[in-house]
Amino acid sequence: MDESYAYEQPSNGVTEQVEQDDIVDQQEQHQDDVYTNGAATNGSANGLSGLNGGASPQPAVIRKTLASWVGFSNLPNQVHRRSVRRGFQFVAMVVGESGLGKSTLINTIFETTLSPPKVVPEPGTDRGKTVEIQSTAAEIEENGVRLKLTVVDTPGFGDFVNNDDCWKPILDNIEARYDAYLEQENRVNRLKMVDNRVHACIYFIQPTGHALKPIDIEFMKRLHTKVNLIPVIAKADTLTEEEVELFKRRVLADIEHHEINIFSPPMYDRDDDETAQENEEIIRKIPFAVVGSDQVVKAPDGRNVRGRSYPWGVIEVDNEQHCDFVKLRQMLVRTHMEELREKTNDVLYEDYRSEKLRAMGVTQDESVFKETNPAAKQAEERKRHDEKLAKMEAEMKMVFQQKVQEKEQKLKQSEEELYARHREMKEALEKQRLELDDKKRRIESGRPLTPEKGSKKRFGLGK
Ligand SMILES: Nc1nc2c(ncn2[C@@H]2O[C@H](COP(=O)(O)OP(=O)(O)O)[C@@H](O)[C@H]2O)c(=O)[nH]1
Ligand SMILES: [Mg+2]
Repeated sequence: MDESYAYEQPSNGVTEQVEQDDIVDQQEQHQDDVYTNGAATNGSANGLSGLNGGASPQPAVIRKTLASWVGFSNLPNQVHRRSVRRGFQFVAMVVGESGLGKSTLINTIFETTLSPPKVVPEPGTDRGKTVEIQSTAAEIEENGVRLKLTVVDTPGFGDFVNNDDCWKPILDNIEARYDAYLEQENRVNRLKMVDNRVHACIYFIQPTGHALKPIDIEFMKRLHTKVNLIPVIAKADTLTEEEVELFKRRVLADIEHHEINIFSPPMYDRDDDETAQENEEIIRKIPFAVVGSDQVVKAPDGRNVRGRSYPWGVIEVDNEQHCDFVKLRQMLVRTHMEELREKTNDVLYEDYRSEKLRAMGVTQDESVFKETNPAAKQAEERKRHDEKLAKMEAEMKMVFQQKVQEKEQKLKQSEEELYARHREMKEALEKQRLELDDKKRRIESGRPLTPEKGSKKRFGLGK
């Protein structure tokens, strides 16, 4: 009941994207099947009837011959149910100086208090005492759809006298998460992959009204190829409307000047008008000027709203006229969560993985990429193909090595266990032998087998 409700309700935010994509995939695949089956059947039918047919057969005709309900039209629901059962994993990271409202905003977005923060040991532990990384996991549910949400907080970012390497522990953390995923990919059993990669990094810009600070630029430059960067202007209620507009323009100019890639909803040709317009509206708001609040206050017209109350009025978090919170949340949760996950997997992670492989010894001929002469294009393509093969080979090698290592480890362990057992048995035998020897000596010397008590007593008395 709940599930079908979730499927039909477009307001169902989180799942919408994944579900539809999954379903489309299945439908496409299913249509392919029908097509091949249909074509084959029609072909032979034509061959038999010869002159009667003539016109090229349409697979659609065959589909019409289905007299009863076979049931495969239920495939989308099956896929949907599977996805719902599995749940979705999403990891959001928040970065920015203390007090910019990171925790508040996350709580506002997911309408869940994710505190008190539970500290989860990070993958790739050992890191200095600079920026802390805390990860809080929560499983939230909406209309029967489960979202495994992890929020990675970075307390301490930008809070030190010397913030030169502030970005480093954060980059390390992101890469450690990639490594953990890579390691799972190389495992023999890949059924239960846990995706702890950071899918979105919300970067909080202090509402100075001037421009980006060096620390902001440094951070974004270091991380923009590793993670989906979503810059937001924190505590936008501390600026006037005009100040926000001006500040946004300056921030965007800085980002462009430093050639920083930030996440922006991609526009596809096949998007319908409504989606395109929705995307444009989101894009126009970047960098989002946000206001967070977990308080409910009374608006002048008497409504109870989430917001912040000031002597001069009330700022409503969920009011698009007041701030860009709604658009940010829409992008993050309702419309582009799957896009963020996909870009993380297909572009950012893929780049990281290729880089890692290259570092492992697969060299790449850089001249290939500088080739501009069309005549040499074919050779270039061949080279690319070879490279692709080499890459695949390297990947296979890596998997192979990993498996060999696992096996060796196991063998070594069982060898050690064998040795230990052998030693134990030897010692036990030796002990037995000594006891038997002792018995033998006693028997030979005519002494009783258990003389200790009596004889000892005698000696004792004699003392
Ligand atoms: N004016 C204003 N204050 C905010 C906003 N968001 C959070 N705060 C306040 O700023 C303080 C720090 O918020 P917190 O979420 O703990 O910041 P964090 O250190 O970045 O996690 C708290 O007192 C919040 O109530 C906002 O959008 N505007
Ligand atoms: Mg906080």
